[in-house]
Amino acid sequence: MNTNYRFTFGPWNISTGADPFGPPIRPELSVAQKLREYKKLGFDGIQLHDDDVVPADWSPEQTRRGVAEFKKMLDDEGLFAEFIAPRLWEDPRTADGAYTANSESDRRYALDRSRRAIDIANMLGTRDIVLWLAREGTYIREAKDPVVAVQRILDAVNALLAYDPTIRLLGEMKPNEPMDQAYLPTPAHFLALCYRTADPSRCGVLIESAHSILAGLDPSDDMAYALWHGKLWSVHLNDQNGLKYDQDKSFGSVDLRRAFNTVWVLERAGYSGCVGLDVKSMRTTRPEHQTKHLANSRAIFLRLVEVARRLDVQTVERCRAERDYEALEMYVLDCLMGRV
Ligand code: 3MF
Ligand code: MG
Repeated sequence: MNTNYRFTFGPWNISTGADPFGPPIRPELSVAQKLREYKKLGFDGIQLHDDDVVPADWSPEQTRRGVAEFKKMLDDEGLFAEFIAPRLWEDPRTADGAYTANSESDRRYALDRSRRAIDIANMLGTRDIVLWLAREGTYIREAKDPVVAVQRILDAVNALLAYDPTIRLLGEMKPNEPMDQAYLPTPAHFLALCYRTADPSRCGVLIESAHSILAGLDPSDDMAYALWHGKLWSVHLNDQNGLKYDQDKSFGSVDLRRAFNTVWVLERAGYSGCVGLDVKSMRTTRPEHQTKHLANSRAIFLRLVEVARRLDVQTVERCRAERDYEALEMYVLDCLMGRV
């Protein structure tokens, strides 16, 4: 079994089951309670929003002390912080977008808050900042100038790169939800922008399976493209049943073959980033079972690693050479059904 992969998830992945149609159905666990689950579930590190660590409106001094306390909790549990993501979609000042808001003072708020997320990252000892550009987009096309919007995103990225010469920025792109249409809707859009920044070597992507699927793309091809650029620095593995709201289902639970192809691509490329599992438990899940989806997703990943390693490369190459994709398809399906 592979021991090289490092697994991570965020505190939001242990949740109360609330959805737009119903309130919490499970009690909220404290962060300390959640942290105690990580190692038991076989996870090594944690992904964090800035305000998962300390409230966003704390003074610099309160923040410094709060982050130090949080760091101690992580150290006590033997966990590392993988990244910090500024939560730029809940505050009323981000209602019209963060970096692309039409209001200048709202844009300033978004940048200040992002710089503060970098400070928190430094205090927790990680250099990775994830930018899920949740509200950079529109509900109606006429609301913003889309050309100006792209420039504003670039300007914000450059401002953050200049603020700290060591951090890396990882764009986590998603085509829709909460916005009707997002600017830079896919990883490839953000990758193109990376090369126009002041320091392309510090700009890359985090790719989430469900986000690729929502864009009508295949996650393994999206990831392969970013790997080719040397810019796949993190992943959010999960699954998605068609074009709906963002479901964050357990990895491999909808389309095992698609999940296998994702794992196979990561394996072949020697992917060295963390394996983040951005999965959500069902509303029907009882409190005592509310971490099973995380353990399951990790187990499915590792089982698919085994399948990928068992796969006979010569058989694959022979089928490719003979253009016998019917045989190749049956071979892959047999592998997945444990017949090889
Ligand atoms: C949204 C997401 C988010 C981001 C997280 C980090 C809940 O679709 O996937 O997870 O990954 O907020 O930016
Ligand atoms: Mg995600």
